[in-house]
Amino acid sequence: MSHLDQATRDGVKRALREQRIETPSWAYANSGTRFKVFAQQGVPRDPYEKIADAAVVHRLTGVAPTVALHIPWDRVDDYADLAKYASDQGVALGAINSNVFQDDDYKLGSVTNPDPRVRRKAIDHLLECVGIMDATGSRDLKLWFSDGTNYPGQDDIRARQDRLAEALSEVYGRLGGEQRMLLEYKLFEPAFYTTDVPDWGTAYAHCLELGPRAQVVIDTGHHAPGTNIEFIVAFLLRQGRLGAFDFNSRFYADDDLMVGSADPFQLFRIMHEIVRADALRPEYGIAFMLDQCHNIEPKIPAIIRSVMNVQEATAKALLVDGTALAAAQRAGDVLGANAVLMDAYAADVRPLLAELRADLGLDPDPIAAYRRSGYLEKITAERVGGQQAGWGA
Ligand code: LRH
Ligand code: MN
Ligand code: MN
Repeated sequence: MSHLDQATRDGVKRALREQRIETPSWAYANSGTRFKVFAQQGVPRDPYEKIADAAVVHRLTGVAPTVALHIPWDRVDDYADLAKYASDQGVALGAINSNVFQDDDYKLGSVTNPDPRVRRKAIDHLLECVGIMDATGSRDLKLWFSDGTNYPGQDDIRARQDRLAEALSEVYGRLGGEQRMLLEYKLFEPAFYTTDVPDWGTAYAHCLELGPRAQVVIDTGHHAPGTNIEFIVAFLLRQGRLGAFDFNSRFYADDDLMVGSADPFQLFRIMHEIVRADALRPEYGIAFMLDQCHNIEPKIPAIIRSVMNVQEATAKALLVDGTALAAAQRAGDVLGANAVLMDAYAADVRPLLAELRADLGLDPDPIAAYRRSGYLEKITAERVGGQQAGWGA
């Protein structure tokens, strides 16, 4: 890194300084698998305490100023009061995640359920979430549907698409001002035969029908093994339909491990497409969110680590020599072009990020700063009987 000239260092630091990463309220709470939830000491007991923890992550990293909510996991009586509390803590409320997957009524689906009564209930929940956005000032409604079928013949695949389109259209019509709808896809699980929004193409087609404020969410854990996610990123960027990321890491399926832990090279390739499109800037409109569960590791430091992993991948992407890359590509220099990318990926950007944090008046090592802060000891003493994230709650 020392070979970098000052102008390059300053340019990279300027871009990193503007980067924004949203953390999920549910990552601060107890979580596990369907086999066991391991309780940790000091975890939040309510949405206010989750926000307090998110504020700690922001204070230590400087780049995580918003926290996403999940309804009903984060249901409160007064959302304006929750937003005010967040602001007092130095953060803001981010995306509102709807939840139409944890109710007995949704056994055969929510918005695609063959029973119109269940569909009405699901749509009403989505509309309630828009109402919450009005109160919190959140821009984004994030929709993920567990809807699908387990057996061939169980339901009519095309009719389910019609029901989905109808529901989305009603909710889209309720959005006001700058509000957006973010549609998330997932290959499979919990449905195993058909899933109603299984891939980016299905999500994209529905967004196109709805209008420009319907955008696709890429959850990095929601693909088949070997899927080229950066291709999806590049395609959606070109179409102006990439609304957000749910970052996490996977080895097998929807593992929800810390982003950048399983395949940091993939994260770099994704961030390279973002940088190449100049889409890192918050004004561009992409929400860079984490969607993770910290089942066995301490939560706040794991979230700090995740934020740092995104920063490291981004810093490497910013170091790609765009001029040299374009020249090699034009010349058909396959090895040369690949070497430009690999050179940037091989750079150790940790000193540059430490320098950035010092510039921002932060400790260059946020995890060490967290350990020294005494926050864990404080919440362990104060909070007894912390909350489960929501899965299986
Ligand atoms: C579904 C998902 C979706 C949910 C979250 C808790 O697997 O990725 O984003 O809202 O997990
Ligand atoms: Mn997700
Ligand atoms: Mn997921």
